[in-house]
Amino acid sequence: MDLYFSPLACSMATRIALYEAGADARFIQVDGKTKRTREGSDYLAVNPLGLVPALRTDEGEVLTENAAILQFVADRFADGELAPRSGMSRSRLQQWLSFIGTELHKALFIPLLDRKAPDASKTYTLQKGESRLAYLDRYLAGRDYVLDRFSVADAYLFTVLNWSIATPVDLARWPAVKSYYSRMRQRPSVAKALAEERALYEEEQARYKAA
Ligand SMILES: N[C@@H](CCC(=O)N[C@@H](CS)C(=O)NCC(=O)O)C(=O)O
Repeated sequence: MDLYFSPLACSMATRIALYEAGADARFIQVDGKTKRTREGSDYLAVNPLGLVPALRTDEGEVLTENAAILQFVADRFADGELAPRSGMSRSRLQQWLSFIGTELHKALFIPLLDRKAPDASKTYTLQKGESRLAYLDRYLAGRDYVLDRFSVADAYLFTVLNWSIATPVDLARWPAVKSYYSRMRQRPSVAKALAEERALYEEEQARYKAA
């Protein structure tokens, strides 16, 4: 399968999940500015929205949206036990994937990372995000993972929390979130994905500077 990604973007969650599962995949880097892959093909032909991630399955189907892709990977490589298979536990996973995707990824971090967003809107976003982070902090206190064991929700939550570095979100204010983030960072699949994507990110920034 092919994972279309941009370095350190939300697509890193799927890279982590693939590493956790020990799955083979081709990683195709997308330039967020030009919407072209590193090989020069038009990414908009894969996902007309130009958003990563997208996954092309071995059957040639293109899947978009983090929550769908992460569950697809967990189901395809079920031995990795990255998602509960059914019932209330599966619904609980979907609850957390939705929370991470809507309340944290899209409502909090994306506006804070948006260079064109006005300062007033960033201040409002940050203020509104506090209740979400406080909720997460209460939930994570005394827990090792989002669910009872590592799951694709952890891959996604780590990826999103990692953006705090580039925003005014100071995780030290939410000790359980900060300690969760630090623990996840030590996990081999996470550390490997982060090191690789950080190097690719730096290369990309250097290319932008040189252009
Ligand atoms: N709803 C999408 C959102 C994906 C998304 O926000 N991707 C960002 C990277 S984290 C992106 O590709 N941004 C590029 C752009 O906005 O042009 C999902 O959950 O997969």
